[in-house]
Amino acid sequence: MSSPISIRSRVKSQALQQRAERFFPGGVNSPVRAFRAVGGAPPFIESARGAWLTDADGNRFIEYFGSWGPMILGHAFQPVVEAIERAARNSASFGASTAAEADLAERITACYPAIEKLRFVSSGTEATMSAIRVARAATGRKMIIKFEGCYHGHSDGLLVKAGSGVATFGIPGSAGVPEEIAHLTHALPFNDIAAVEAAFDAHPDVFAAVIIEPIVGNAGCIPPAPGYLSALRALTLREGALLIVDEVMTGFRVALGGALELYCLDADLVTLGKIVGGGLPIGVFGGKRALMDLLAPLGPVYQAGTLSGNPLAMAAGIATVSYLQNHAAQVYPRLEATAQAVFEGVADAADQAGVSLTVNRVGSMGTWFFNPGPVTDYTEAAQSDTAAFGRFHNSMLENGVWLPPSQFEAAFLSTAHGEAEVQATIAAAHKAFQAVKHH
Ligand code: HOZ
Repeated sequence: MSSPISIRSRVKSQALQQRAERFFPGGVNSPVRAFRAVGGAPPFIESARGAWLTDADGNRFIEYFGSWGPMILGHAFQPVVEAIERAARNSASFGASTAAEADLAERITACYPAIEKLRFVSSGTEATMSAIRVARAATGRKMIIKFEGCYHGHSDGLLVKAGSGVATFGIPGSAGVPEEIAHLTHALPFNDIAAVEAAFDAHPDVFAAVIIEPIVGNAGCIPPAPGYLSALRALTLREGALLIVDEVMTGFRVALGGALELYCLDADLVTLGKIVGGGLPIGVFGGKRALMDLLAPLGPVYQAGTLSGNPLAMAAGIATVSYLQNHAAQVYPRLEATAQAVFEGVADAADQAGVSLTVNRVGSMGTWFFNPGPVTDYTEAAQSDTAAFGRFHNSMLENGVWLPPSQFEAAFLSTAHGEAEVQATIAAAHKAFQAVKHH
């Protein structure tokens, strides 16, 4: 079976990268995009439809990062495009209220019983940062617990032992974050409930909140062990700390009601992003009414934003979320079946080539770890053979398949991925594993 396309040339992308390096650090506006972890110059995208990207040189790729999660319905999905066009005709921003904000909020709260009230912001970073501020105000405590390899955006206190680019580039903790702030964050291993219990015992009454990616997406994909999340919920309730479940990646992806629905979990505060904006910049933090009513103008916690509730983001979000609500019975089983086929197909190709892989997957997000496994926390993820992953990534790209350019990022599928894309991906993987092996 042949792979979808052979890449002709990257000349234009290379020139565009060189030009971009004059203006942007590393030539990029977000570090992982620079491909430093896998080598080679990143293709520059011109357009995308469904599961396919077209670069500046006219090469076409089947892609598995979906703008890092939002594009669950595929690129340029017609109802989303039309909703954005309609909204744009009425102006791109007002800095004042519109009915669309409550329309989207109504849909979100219908899918997330834990969210009684919410605020729209412009990114996941703002959402988690604001949720923590609310938690500190509500509890009168300063410290937070986060988990190694979890990434909750780039606010100061959340870069401690973080995943995503921080893990990709092996940055121990960001320069520029004052020690006094980093010390307010206590990082613990994921999937280890005894470690959380020990932290609460050692430091009683100091933790305002525990923040967690319920399924880690930013150290590669790491699912929670059975019972782990409910034990965490019970501990936070017992200790008077709030549970902040960061569903920026998992929200509306692993189920209509995200990981909270999948694992029958409750939370004090929840953060969302990505899918709820249909690909436009958005973040959400929300939760129990009494907590959210601490926000100005009702309460003393300040938080604001000119582009919060932006009408184009609301329009794209409503189009995406309403489609998911109306077609959930088809969308989620389809995503599960396609993801299972591609993750297992690639794993079989690795087996046949004698390459040792561990596949972690929850629904349409997952990771092929170059690691005999198991991978249950960041320490285990970090033992992966990142050089072999880099060779695999490059070879897949040469054969027309664009994976996330880091071992420590999850891959995402969309409803636009179908049998043809799956078969072409598996064919490319057979070639790529030979490249890994014969290095
Ligand atoms: N940190 C993002 C994924 N976990 C990458 C964002 C981007 O480069 O667009």
